Amino acid sequence: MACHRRNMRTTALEKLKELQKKPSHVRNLCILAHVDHGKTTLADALVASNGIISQRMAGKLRYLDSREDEQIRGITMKSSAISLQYQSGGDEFLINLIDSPGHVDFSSEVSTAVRLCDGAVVVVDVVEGVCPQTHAVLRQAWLENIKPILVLNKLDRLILELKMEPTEAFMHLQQILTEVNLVTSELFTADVMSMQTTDSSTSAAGDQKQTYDWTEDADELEYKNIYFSPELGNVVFAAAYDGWGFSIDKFAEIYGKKLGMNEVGLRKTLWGDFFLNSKTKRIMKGAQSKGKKPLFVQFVLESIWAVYDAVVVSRDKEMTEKIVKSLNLKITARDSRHNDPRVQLQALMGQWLPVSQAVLDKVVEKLPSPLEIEEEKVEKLMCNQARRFDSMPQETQDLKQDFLSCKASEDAPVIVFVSKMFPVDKASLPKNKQRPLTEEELQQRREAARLRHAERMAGKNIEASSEHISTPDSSEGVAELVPEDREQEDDTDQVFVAFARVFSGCVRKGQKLYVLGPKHDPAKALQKLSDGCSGMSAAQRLEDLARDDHVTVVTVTDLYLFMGRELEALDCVPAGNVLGIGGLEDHILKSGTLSSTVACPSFTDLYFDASPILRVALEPIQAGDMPKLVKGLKLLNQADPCVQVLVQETGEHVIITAGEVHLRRCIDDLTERYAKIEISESSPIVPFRETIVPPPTIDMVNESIQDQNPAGKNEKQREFDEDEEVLETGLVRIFTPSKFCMVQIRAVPLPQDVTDFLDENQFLIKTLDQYFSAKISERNKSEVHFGTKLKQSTKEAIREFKEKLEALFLEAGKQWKGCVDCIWAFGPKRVGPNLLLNKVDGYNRTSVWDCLRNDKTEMKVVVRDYDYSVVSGFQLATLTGPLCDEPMRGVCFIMEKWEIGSHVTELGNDVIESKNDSISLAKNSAANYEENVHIQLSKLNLKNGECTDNLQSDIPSSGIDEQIPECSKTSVEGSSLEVESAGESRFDIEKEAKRTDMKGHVSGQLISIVKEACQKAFQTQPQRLMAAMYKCNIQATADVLGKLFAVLGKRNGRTLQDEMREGSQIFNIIAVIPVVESFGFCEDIRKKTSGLASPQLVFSHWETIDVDPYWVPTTEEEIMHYGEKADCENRARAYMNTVRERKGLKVDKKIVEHAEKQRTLTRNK
Ligand SMILES: Nc1nc2c(ncn2[C@@H]2O[C@H](COP(=O)(O)OP(=O)(O)OP(=O)(O)O)[C@@H](O)[C@H]2O)c(=O)[nH]1
Ligand SMILES: [Mg+2]
Repeated sequence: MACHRRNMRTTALEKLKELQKKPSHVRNLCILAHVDHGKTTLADALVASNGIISQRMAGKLRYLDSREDEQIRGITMKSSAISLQYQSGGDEFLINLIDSPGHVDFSSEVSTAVRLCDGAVVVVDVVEGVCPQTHAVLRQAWLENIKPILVLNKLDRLILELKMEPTEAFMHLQQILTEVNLVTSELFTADVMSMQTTDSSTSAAGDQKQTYDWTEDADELEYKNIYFSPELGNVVFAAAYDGWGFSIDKFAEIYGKKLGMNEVGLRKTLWGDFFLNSKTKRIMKGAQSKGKKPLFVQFVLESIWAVYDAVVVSRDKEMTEKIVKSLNLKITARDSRHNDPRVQLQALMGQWLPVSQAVLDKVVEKLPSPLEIEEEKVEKLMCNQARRFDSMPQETQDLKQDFLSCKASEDAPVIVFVSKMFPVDKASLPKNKQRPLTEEELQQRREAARLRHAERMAGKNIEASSEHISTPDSSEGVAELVPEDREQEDDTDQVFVAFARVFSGCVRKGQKLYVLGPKHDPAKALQKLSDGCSGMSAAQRLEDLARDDHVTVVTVTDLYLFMGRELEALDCVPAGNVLGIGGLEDHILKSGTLSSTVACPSFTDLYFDASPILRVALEPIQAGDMPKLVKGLKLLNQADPCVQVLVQETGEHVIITAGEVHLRRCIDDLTERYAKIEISESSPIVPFRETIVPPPTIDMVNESIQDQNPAGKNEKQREFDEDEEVLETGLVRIFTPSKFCMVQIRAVPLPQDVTDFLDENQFLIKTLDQYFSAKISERNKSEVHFGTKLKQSTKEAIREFKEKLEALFLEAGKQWKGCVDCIWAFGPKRVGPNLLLNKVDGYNRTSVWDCLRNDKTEMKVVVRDYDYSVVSGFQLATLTGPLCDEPMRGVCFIMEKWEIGSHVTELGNDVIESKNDSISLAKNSAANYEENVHIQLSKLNLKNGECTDNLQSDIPSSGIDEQIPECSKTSVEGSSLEVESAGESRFDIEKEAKRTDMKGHVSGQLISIVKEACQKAFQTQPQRLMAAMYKCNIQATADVLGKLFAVLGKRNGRTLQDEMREGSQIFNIIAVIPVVESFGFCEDIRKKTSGLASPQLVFSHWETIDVDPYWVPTTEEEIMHYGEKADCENRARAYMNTVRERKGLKVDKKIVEHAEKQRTLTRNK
C-alpha cells in the first residue's frame, strides 16, 4: 500500500514537473476572504480532489493549516501553497494554490501571496456577507491587477441555521452579490478617476473631454469582468464544509438535457428575473412582477433544499434513496448507515456537485494564465509611482517584453521575485528526508550491492583500505570536527525558504543570479558594470554590502515545489511558476528580486494594509540567554513580513506587531522555534501622539473661562532660561550659548483636516522629499543621474495634493493663506503630519513644490547653508514631544527669524532692504502674522546689533573674515561643496579645514536650538495627548447588545453605528476604542456574549484626549467636582505618566509645571 502511494506520488511529481513547462496550462491563484469564511476548508476540498487527503477528511483536516497553533485556534496565520493538477476537457492543468489568512493581524501574509498570483478566489460567507477584510482583499487584488472569481460559501447555513425558504435565500444571495459588486465598483471608480486626471493632464492643449462618459464604459466593465455575476460565469455557490458547489453552467447543462432546452439560453437566464411558463414551456422575463418563481429558485435552490430536507432535517430514508437513484449516484453502505446524517449528506452532495470541480473549472476558464500578464501590471511591478517607466534605461525597458512572453528558454533573462522568507525545519527538507527511490535508483543500488559483494569475495585489498580509513589519527580528526559541526547544526535547525515566482527564464540549480536590493538602481549598476568595477562577488552577503551597493550574487542551491506541508526538490523551474528557493537567507531579508541581469529593477514594494502598532519589550527570563534572544529576533524579523524588530535607545529589544493575535504568534514562534528560550514580555507599549490645541473656552466643569490676562506672559517667561525668550503664547526665541545663531519660532495647531490629509498622503510627501533631496545632491555632483524625473501621473497627484492642501487651509481660515508655498519641511521622519513653514525675511528658499514647474525650465535649487540643520532640528523636535517623548502630530512651526553669525552682519543690510520688502511678505501672511512681522522687525534691528557684537567677541576674527564673503556666495548659490572643490593650494585647504571645523560646531548648535525652540513654543500652547484608536466591526445578536455596549463603555470606547442586517437577526456594530484600553477586549467580549460576538480590531485614527495632562482642579467648582488632585480622573495624565515611567523620564506626580495658562490664572484670582 505504502509502496503504491509512493509510486503514485513520484508519478504525480513527474506530471507536475511536465506541466510547469506549459505556462498556458498553469494557474497561479490564492484564496482570499475575511476571517473564517471558509478558505482553508475550501482548499481542503481542492486538495482532496488530488488524492493527497481523503474526501472524508476534507473540511475537517484543514490540511494547509499545518502549524499547531493554527489547528488549535482554528485560524490560518501563515499563507501556504500547494501544487495540484486538474483535468478539464481534454487538457491537464497545473494549479498553484495559495491559502491565505483572513485575520486582519496577518494581512501582510495576503500581500505576499497576492503578489505571486495571476488570479484569486474570493470567498464570502453568505450569512456574514461583505466584511472588512472582504473589502481589504478585493482592494489588494485590484492593486496588484489580479483577476478574481467569487465563491459564495456556506449556503448550508441558510438552510439549516437561518431556515430560509428557497425564495428568501435567492433574494438574500442577490443582496450579497450586490454588496460585493459595490466594493468592486468603488475600486473601479477610484481608478478611473485617477486615470482620467492623468489623461487630461497629458494633453497639452487641454482639448480632451473633461466629462466622464459612463455609458461608454459599461461595455468595458463587462469586458474587464470586474463585476461578479453568475451568468458571467465568475460566481460559484458552495458549502465547502459539505463538499458541494456549483456554477450556473452545471444546472444549465442538467436542465438543458433534461428539458431539451438550449443550454446557452439557460445559462443566461438561470440567474435573474426569469421564470418558466409552464404552459408554453418557454422562459419569460418578469418573475418578480408576475409573482412567479424565478428559475434559480425552481431549478436550483429547491433541488438542494430538497436534499437537505430529506437527509438532514426530516431524515427520510425512502426519500433519500429516491434522490440518490434519480441522480444516479452511488453511496457506499458505510456512508448510508452512518449515524450522522451530515456524513450521508456530504457523501451525496459531494458526489453530485463536487465543489472542487465547480471551483477548478472556473479557475481554469476564468483566471488568466501567466502568459496573459498585462502590460500595466508589468510596469507596476517594475517601476514605482515616483518614476516614469520610460525614464529607465533601455535595457531595463526591454525586459518588459520578457515578462510578457514568459519564456523559459535559455536566452531569456531570469527574473524571480521573492515575496517572503519562511522558516522550515531543517529535518523536513527533502534532502534530509528519506526519499522514496525511483525504480532506476533501486536498480543502481542493487547493482552496487552486487559489485560490493563481488569485490569482497575477490580479495582482502579493499578491507585493508577500509582499515586505513579508520586509523586512530584520522578518527581523532573526525572527533574534533564533530562537536563543532553538531553545535552548528543545533544552532540552525531552522532554514529559510524563499516564497517566490519566476517571471521570466528558467531557474536552475547551480545557477548564479544577482540579488537586487530594494534600492538597486539599474542605471547605476549598468554603469558600474561597464566601468568594469562591479564590486560584486559571490562571497558577498547582505551584511557585507557597502552603503551604496545594493546587489549581491548568489548561487542557487535548492529549488522546491510546494506541496502543502511538504517540499519536493526540483532541478529547474520555468517561467510562470510559484516555487521555493533555499539558501537565500544571507541575501534577502524579507522580500527581494533575483535576476540574471542587473538591468532588472527590483520589484516595487508590496502593498501592506495593516500597520504594526502594538509594541512589547522582550527579555529572556535567564539573563544569560540574551544572545539567543537576539538571534531569535533576527530570525523572526526575516520570517514575518509584518513584524518590526528594533533595539531601543534604552537597550530594550522591542517587537512591533499588528495586534494581539499576531503578538501571541510571534512570541510563540520565538519561544518554540527561533530562540528556544523562555521569554518575558513587557505589558504592551502603546504609541501616543502629542499635539497642541486652540485655547479652550470652557473649563472642566463646563464653566466658561474668563478673559485672559496678559500678565500670563511674564509668568511663562519665568520658566525658561535667560537665553530663551517667550515673546508671546506660542512664540519663542532662542540663541546659541555663543549668541552666534538665533531662531525665532512660533507653534500653532494645524487644522485637523489638514493633519489628516497630510497623514493620508505620506507616500506623496515621501516622493516630494526624495525628489527634492535628489535635486540638492544632484546639484553637488557632476555625474548624470537617472530617475530624478517624475512620472506625469505622480506630478499630477502632487499637484492635486497641493491644491487640496491649499483648499483645506483656506477652509480653516484666512490666517493660513499662502502658507502652503512656505512649506519648508514635513516631520517627523520627513513625512509626518507636522509642518515647518518658512517666514524668514529675505530667505527665498526653493519651494518644495518646484517639481511642478514645467520640465523645460531646469529647476535650480537655492537653499541657505545650514538649511539642513534647521530641518534636522525640526525633525528631532517633532519626533519626541515634550510631554512624554512621543511624536508630535498636527503642529505647525513657523520659523519667523533665523540668523547666523555671518548672516547677522550681512543681514543688517538685508533687514533694511526687507523693511520695504516686508509689505510684499505681509501680503502672504494673514493679519495677525503681518502685525507680528512688523513688531518683530523693529525688535530685530536692535537684536542685530547685539548679535554682531557678541559674534565678534566670541569668534576669532580670522575665521569670520574668511567666512563672510564665502558665505554670502554660498547663500546665493547654496553650494558649500563648490567652494570646497575650488580650494587647491595647501593654504586653501587649511582655511577650509578651519571653516568646516566651525561649520560642524554651528550645525550642531543650530540643530539643538531649533529643536529646543520648537519644543518650548509647543509648551506655551495648550498641550494635549492623542490616543491611537482601533475601529472594530462586531456582529452580534440583539440579546447581547447591552453587555457589549457595557464592555465598550468601560474601555472608553464609542459606538459609531449599529444597524440590523437586512433579513437577519444580526446587528452590525461599528465602534472605536483606544488601543491602550484594548488588551483583552476581544476575550472580554467573547466571554460576556458567550462567544457570539467576535470583534476584529484595526487601527483607525488618532484622537485627542480632551484633558490637559497637567490639569488639576483649580476653580472651586472643579475642586468640588473632582477633589483636590483628580489624579484618577485625568486620563491623559495617567497615560502620560505611564509612558514617562516606562521611558525612565522624570514623573512629576504633584507639581504642576506647565498647566494651561487659563487654569493657572483662575487660581490666581
Ligand atoms: N456551515 C458551514 N461551515 C463552514 C463551511 N466552510 C467552512 N466552515 C466552517 O467555518 C469555520 C472556518 O473555516 P476555515 O476554513 O478555517 O476558515 P478560513 O477562511 O480558512 O479562516 P482563516 O484562515 O482563519 O481566515 C470552520 O469551523 C469551518 O468548519 C460551510 O460551507 N458551511
Ligand atoms: Mg484558513
